[in-house]
Amino acid sequence: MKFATKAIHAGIEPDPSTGAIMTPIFQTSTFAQPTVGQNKGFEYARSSNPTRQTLEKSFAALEEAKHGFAFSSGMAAIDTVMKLLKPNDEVICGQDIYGGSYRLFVKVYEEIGIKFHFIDMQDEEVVKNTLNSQTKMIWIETPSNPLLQIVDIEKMITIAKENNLISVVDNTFATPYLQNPIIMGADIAMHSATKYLGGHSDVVMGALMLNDDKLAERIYFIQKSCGAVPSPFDCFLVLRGIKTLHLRVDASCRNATKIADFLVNHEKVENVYFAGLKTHKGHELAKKQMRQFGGMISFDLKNDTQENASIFLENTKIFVLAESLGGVESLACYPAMMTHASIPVEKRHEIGITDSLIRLSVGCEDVDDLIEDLEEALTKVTLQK
Ligand code: P1T
Repeated sequence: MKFATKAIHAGIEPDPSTGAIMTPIFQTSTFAQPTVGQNKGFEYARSSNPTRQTLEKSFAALEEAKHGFAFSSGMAAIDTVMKLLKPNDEVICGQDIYGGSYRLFVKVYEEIGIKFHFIDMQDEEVVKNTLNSQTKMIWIETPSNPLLQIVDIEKMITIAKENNLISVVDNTFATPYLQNPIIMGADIAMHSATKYLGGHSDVVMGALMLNDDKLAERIYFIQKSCGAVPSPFDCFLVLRGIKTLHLRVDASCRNATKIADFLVNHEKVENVYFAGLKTHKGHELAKKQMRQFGGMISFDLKNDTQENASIFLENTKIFVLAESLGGVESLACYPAMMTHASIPVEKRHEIGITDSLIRLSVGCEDVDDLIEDLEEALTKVTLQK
């Protein structure tokens, strides 16, 4: 099946009991058992639920993986992956990653003895030099949040395979429509399904997709034992969202490309981070490993102050100031105090999250309206300190 057909149909069968085309919301916590030791495939909804099972099949199909798992948030999915590790294990990961992932790694998992190396994963040599006998996992987020850096997935997978490491790709920004880490050889693809998979900013959910049966067995064991599972209603919403994933991502990518061109040529804008720009460090690599460049753009201002960023963010009318991304509606975010507030200020500055950095999640509205909105907000922004 081609992607659009998969997004609409994969894993989804008419309900056997009624013929309902749309997967019913099985709002039940438990399932009747005719006698001890017998059931119809479901016992208790933390272990398994028909609505979630259908969504998990759809997740697997989207990444062309054998197994899919749904969690109550993206962070719960990441937490599950980290539970594959033991104290004294070490993880290599990018220095530009979602602030919540950084917080989980440093404030929860470092506390229990797992070490994280936050490095520039755009440089293969830096990655190789960070390896040691304790390294067990390589965590790849590409494009990265919020600077849209591109990491070479194939090169990272080669390093992982040579050194017997688990390779994980947080594929949230790209979506399975634009980039498929499992096909490229990664062990695990991870998504915050809250974003493009859900697509309508009305649900929080996470996903893991993988091929290896033994790894899947362990992930399933952690999922049911720790219990961070999504509700049947949320599963229904994401099943519904996935049906239009390709249409929404196409529209966002089209709009983002035009908006990046507009921002690059604006006198008050300093840097524009968008892999679709020929000047972007990861442009050629993104062309190779992604089908389009995605719907996320970050930029900062010539007059690089928080006050100036606030002026911009207070003056957009269509772009709403909010955390999150990947919905049909455009959002603007101020990483320094929102998504990446848990990263110490010196570290933020060091990696390029400046005081005026603004991140846009470009939605599916008319692009002329979006550009006009940005233009008007930028007229309010000051050029000099
Ligand atoms: O929010 P949650 O569904 O738990 O997903 C966490 C997560 C994981 N990975 C990436 C790349 C993410 O961007 C996120 C969540 N990000 C935001 C809420 C944000 O505004 O960036």
